[in-house]
Amino acid sequence: MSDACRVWCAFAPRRAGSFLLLASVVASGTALALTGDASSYRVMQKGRAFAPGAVSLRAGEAIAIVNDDGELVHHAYLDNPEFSFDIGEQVPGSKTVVYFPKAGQFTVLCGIHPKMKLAVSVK
Ligand SMILES: [Cu+2]
Repeated sequence: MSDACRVWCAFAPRRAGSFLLLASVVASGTALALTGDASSYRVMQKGRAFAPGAVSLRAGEAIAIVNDDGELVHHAYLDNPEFSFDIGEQVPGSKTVVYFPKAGQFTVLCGIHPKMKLAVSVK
């Protein structure tokens, strides 16, 4: 075994490993993005309103709640005996994904803008 080969053999596995790690990160990142777009309903918050104002989905599905409202902060929450969540203050440009695990009729509200209402029908 020459010196050159020993150096190559010592470094090759590590290089191969880091390449594989990088490749898997890229692959899973793509997969996550595709899954998110395919399974999530997207609800915008714009002009102090949810758009659309009503969404129907099946239990276990998710909604991506996006703040696309210029400079305004929103604060979506759901307070229901069956199921509740509070995503906190959401700055413009941010997105939060919320899963609805149970069937029912729910109304998502904004803690900052009382007129904002999102009707969610989960079957
Ligand atoms: Cu709001």
